[in-house]
Amino acid sequence: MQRGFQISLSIAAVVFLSDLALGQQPYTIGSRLGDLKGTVKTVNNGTTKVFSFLNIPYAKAPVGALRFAKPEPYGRWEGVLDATKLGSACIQPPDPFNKTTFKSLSEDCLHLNIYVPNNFTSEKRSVMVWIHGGAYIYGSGTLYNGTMLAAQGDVVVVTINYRLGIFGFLSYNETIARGNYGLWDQMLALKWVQDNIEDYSGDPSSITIFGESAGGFSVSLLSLIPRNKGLFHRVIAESGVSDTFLSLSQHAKLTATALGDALGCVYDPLTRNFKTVLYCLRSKSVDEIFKVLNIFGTYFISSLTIEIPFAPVIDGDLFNEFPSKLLSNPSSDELAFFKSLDMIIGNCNMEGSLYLAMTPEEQDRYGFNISTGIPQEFFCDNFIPAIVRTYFDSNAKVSKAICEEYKVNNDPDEQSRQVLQMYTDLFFISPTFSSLFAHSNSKTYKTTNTFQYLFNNKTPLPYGAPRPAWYRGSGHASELPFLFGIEDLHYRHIDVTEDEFKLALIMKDLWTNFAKTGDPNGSGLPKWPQFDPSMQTYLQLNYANLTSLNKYEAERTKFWLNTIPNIMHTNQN
Ligand SMILES: *[C@@H]1O[C@H](CO)[C@@H](O)[C@H](O)[C@H]1NC(C)=O
Ligand SMILES: *[C@@H]1O[C@H](CO)[C@@H](O)[C@H](O)[C@H]1NC(C)=O
Ligand SMILES: *[C@@H]1O[C@H](CO)[C@@H](O)[C@H](O)[C@H]1NC(C)=O
Ligand SMILES: *[C@@H]1O[C@H](CO)[C@@H](O)[C@H](O)[C@H]1NC(C)=O
Ligand SMILES: *[C@@H]1O[C@H](CO)[C@@H](O)[C@H](O)[C@H]1NC(C)=O
Ligand SMILES: *[C@@H]1O[C@H](CO)[C@@H](O)[C@H](O)[C@H]1NC(C)=O
Ligand SMILES: *[C@@H]1O[C@H](CO)[C@@H](O)[C@H](O)[C@H]1NC(C)=O
Ligand SMILES: CC(=O)N[C@H]1CO[C@H](CO)[C@@H](O)[C@@H]1O
Repeated sequence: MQRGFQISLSIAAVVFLSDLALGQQPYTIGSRLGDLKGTVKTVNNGTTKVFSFLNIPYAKAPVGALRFAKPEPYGRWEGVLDATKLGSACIQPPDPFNKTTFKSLSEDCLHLNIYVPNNFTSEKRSVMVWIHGGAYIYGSGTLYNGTMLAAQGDVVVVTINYRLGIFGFLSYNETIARGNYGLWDQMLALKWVQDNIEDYSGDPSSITIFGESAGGFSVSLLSLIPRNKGLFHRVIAESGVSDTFLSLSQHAKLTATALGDALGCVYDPLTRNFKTVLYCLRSKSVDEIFKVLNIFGTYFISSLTIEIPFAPVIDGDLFNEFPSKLLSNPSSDELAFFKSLDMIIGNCNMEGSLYLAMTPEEQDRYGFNISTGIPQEFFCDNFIPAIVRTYFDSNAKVSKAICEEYKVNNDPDEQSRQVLQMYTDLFFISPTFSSLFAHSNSKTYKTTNTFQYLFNNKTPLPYGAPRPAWYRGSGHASELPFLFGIEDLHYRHIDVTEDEFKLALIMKDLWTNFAKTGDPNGSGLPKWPQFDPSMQTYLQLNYANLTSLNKYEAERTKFWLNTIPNIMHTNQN
């Protein structure tokens, strides 16, 4: 393929004063898909240049016949693409905590952003592609500023958008509407990176995908799709893996059918004609769809159903089995692909902070206020049975065992913490361990590296609901500012301590070292030995105590990975 850069600093063109004030200038390059105008700025007291190319389309706008369909490549553009400003986020409801606001939302959102450090040389840099989280409902690549990660690690950073909620994951599981459009978007973006990143000083043979929460589910799911071989080589799954119950939707068809009915796009079981339903759904405006979603409340995760309504599905195309099945089958192609990738998997120590988002209406209904605590009766009589109904076949013995394991008498604060701990262990920590065990198991062939971390540092930017006085620990998403944007928090009047800045530098070094070599270790950094099933070594990411430890929460992990499956096995309802 033709490369031919015509790099030209367009200082001859108009340079805006505001750009100069910000220490940034336009910068135009040629690429195989067309010319584009980005921005160059210097960071780290003028020692490092970072070039950014924003809002590059990788797929056609998924509207009309492309709504609820696989994405199509955008291809070449005419003229000079303006890549100086961030684009729209994908359609999503307002963030329940009003913490993020987007300049614009659009179905035409399938674009990516590229951050290139230092210079364009013939020597290629490792590439890190970020897949954002937000329960497959919220978020955007544009929220993650890759400038400082690129600068610090001398890597190319790419952030992408993919379709969210109903637009990304509506599924009737029929040939015509299988679902998983959001995952297909991610895969097309990775194909784009593979085909084009050399034009941005990136090395297509050294690609790391990393993501957090639903982004962690995503990178972990993409690692179980053998047809992705060659698209990426290393994976960092932060606070989310494929074999958690939250990564897939099991009732997608029900939700999709209810939604269609509410919009007057009714499925007729006699004719079994999904085409009509789909055409009807495609004819609805975004506003019409949102109105109905609000009535159903299906866009929000109820704290009692604990299922993400529109999420990836077993579609018989990308996936034939649940991830837990694929990971435990030593002869599956999926496991072989998974093990061919270097992997870091880790968590924050109180991922269950997510549960604090329980709505005031629900708290009222069960007669308590989360700011003063979560009562044991609610936990054992309502919350656990709801989980067991959804994920453990309504097995009463399982309910009883979970209640016994996590109940605390005569200490309401500790009981409240144990409720969040249960959520943390069930949905995050124990799936992390089953993924780590599958990845590092030496009974099947493996030449790649496995690492585990646990983040338990204070964070300058706690995510989600306000923290009650009884709350302890590092909540879900606590590590994100350390990788993206901690340098800019003072603009938002958020204090960052010296220790937090130092930890951010260390984490960026660990992450980018891993992206370059598959090993995060390096001089001046804490030693991070590999994970193996017997020692179970992990790195504790805590600035005051940066050290490797062993067997995080071994007893609780045994409870979820052995005790509960044994009860299920011997006590079928
Ligand atoms: C930038 O300069 C200031 C003041 O000299 C110094 O404190 C700071 O450490 C420098 N930052 C970097 C990234 O070099
Ligand atoms: C978020 O903002 C909307 C509109 O301003 C308001 O109605 C809503 O109550 C706010 N929600 C929270 C949790 O503050
Ligand atoms: C380009 O950047 C690399 C660091 O990535 C540096 O080693 C090299 O000297 C730079 N080359 C030029 C010509 O500035
Ligand atoms: C991204 O980060 C860089 C370095 O901190 C900063 O100069 C720039 O303004 C940030 N961009 C956005 C869109 O926040
Ligand atoms: C969807 O259909 C495929 C192929 O017919 C099948 O393998 C898969 O189990 C179905 N998934 C669900 C969730 O029903
Ligand atoms: C819980 O208590 C806090 C603090 O007193 C109050 O602000 C909040 O509105 C209460 N929530 C509910 C659901 O009653
Ligand atoms: C470091 O962390 C470990 C494990 O969390 C803990 O046992 C130890 O007391 C900590 N040490 C210090 C100095 O805080
Ligand atoms: C690059 C590097 O320093 N790698 C080391 C990371 O730490 C492990 C465990 O101490 C060593 O085995 C690696 O050689």
